[in-house]
Amino acid sequence: MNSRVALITGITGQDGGFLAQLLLDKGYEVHGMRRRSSSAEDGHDRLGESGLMQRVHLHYGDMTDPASIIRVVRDARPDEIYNLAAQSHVKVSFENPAYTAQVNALGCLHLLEAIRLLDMVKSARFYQASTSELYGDADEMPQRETTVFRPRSPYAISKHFALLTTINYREAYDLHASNGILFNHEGKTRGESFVTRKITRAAAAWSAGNRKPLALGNLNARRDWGDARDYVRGMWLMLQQAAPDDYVLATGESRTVRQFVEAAFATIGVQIDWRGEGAGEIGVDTRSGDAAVVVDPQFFRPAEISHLVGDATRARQKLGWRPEVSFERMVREMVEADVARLRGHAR
Ligand code: NAP
Ligand code: G4F
Repeated sequence: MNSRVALITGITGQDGGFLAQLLLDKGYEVHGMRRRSSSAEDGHDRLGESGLMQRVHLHYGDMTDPASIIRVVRDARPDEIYNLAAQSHVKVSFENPAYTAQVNALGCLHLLEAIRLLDMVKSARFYQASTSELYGDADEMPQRETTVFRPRSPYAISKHFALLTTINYREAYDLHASNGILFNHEGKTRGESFVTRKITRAAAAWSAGNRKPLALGNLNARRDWGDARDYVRGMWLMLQQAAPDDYVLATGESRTVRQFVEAAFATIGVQIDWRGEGAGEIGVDTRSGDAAVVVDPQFFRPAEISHLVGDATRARQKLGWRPEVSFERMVREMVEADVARLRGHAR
């Protein structure tokens, strides 16, 4: 029986749920830090939906409240700490830049200081949820650990601070601290305002007869989309290594938002034909002739990243990590989960 203890900040998020499940399956005692929410009382959130509510130890805390972080780390006494909490929406970060920095940049610093102040530098291992957003419009394709960072959003800048701070605690205090530079990863509990989940929910609604077109922003952006279950396994592997390091996790394949739309609607047997261009472009259901997708400039970003695709060679060689879930399977399962939710039985 595994007696290790893990603490996950951001346990109510997409990755928090998948990681908690993975660690519980491995026999860990799992603690999670969550912030109080009026709309998620009684487990009516992703934790409740996934059935994890009763199986993890939950502590109230907030990344903007350093004392609460110290209390949670002191009470949980974790062997492994996964810092997943973040204001993780890139577009929102342009509207709330200071808050994004407080949560993502200073929050990470508060957590690292808690480990140091509680004399846990030698006993605890630390994972920081870093991101491919750091690369911005990179000059190298695909991006790897050595690619120059050119962050293009308040979100990416805040995550850059956190990445550098994590490296600093590794170098200054010998903390076993690793950054996972993760490319986009999705799943059935993905937040509803991220583009993939907007699309899979719209495809499910379309299959149920709701003909309201889905409004999207930049259809040309290319992302390297993987399955979140593969990525949380990579996080865990990083903390099982003798020495800490920073790793890219990616599939090595990229697709446009337009291609994601086509794949999701194909799952419900609908072919999309694109007509027009720019803000006037629409995606038409070829069978009915109805517009299923329209472009709405409100979803454009002040600064966009046109193409992200990662090279996970280091993770493959050192961690033995490689993604197992195909793009097609991931999209199909996301759509199927949204169809099931619409029918009233959540999966
Ligand atoms: P997510 O679904 O947005 O979850 C974020 C989590 O952080 C939620 O549990 C949220 O709590 C919590 N949180 C936000 N502000 C907080 C605060 N002030 N104090 C305490 N908790 C707070 O994100 P995700 O997709 O699971 O991603 C997990 C992490 O990986 C994030 O740090 C994200 O930036 C990073 N990342 C994600 C991806 C990806 O493609 N998914 C790729 C690279 C990096 P509430 O439920 O209360 O909002
Ligand atoms: O789904 P997105 O909002 O994800 P984005 O911006 O790539 O960020 C996600 O992945 C990062 C890893 O690279 C994480 F660090 C971050 O926390 C988050 O999980 O947008 C993907 C692309 C963008 O180019 C965006 O402009 O889709 C484009 N897009 C087009 N229409 C849209 C929409 N994005 C959103 N959210 N909503 C739209 O209607």
